[in-house]
Amino acid sequence: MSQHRIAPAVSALALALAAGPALAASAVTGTVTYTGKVPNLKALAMDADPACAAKHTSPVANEMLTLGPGNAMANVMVRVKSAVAGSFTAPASPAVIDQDGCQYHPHVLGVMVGQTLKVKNSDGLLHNVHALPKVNTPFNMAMPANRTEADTKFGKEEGMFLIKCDVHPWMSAFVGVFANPFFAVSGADGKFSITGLPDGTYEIEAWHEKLGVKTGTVTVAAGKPATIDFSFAPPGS
Ligand SMILES: [Cu+2]
Repeated sequence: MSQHRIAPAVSALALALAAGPALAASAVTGTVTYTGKVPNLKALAMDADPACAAKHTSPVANEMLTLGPGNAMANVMVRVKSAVAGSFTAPASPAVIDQDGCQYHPHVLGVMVGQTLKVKNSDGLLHNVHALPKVNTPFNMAMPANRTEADTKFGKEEGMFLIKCDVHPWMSAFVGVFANPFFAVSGADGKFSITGLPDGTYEIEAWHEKLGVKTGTVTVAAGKPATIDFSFAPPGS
């Protein structure tokens, strides 16, 4: 049995600040909502590997659309698309993705250029981590049952790309590599928070694995947090 909850949206800035100088404290927050017809998605079928199926006692929700109360959308990567003045150092602490219950947790995550991505294997099963970036170098790394973790990092900025497992075709995660810490993934309540932005006007991009990209513009000023909400629906709905 493997039970997971999506963590609240957390800006990577909290980590970056630990290693760098203090920045202005303007924030961009918002909520991501799904407005289309809610599809009846099939649960993930893990029967092909009974060891995976045995880790679950109830159907495993399809990860391609994760909705909370009020059709709040989780797993949307929100980032500041505009250039941000300054240079930003990757956090010393790693971003972590775990193979647990034959799923990747989290399903969507961001790392900074040069930040360690720690890939854990909590399952005690054979997985392989097949990363398919286009700018960075793709890799396909076997993780046998007794290999509990492996570290990697990405040297170049790159938008969201797929990580999959060739042993378990239902396993997928999406990773983005960013030059600054101004990104956050929407939580189970659809909310995200990007903090510490210098004052200015920025284009904000929201990315979803099936429903594409939305953009909007916000202006942040010290003491005046900006709000921007996003909504997604399938084409034609
Ligand atoms: Cu696997």
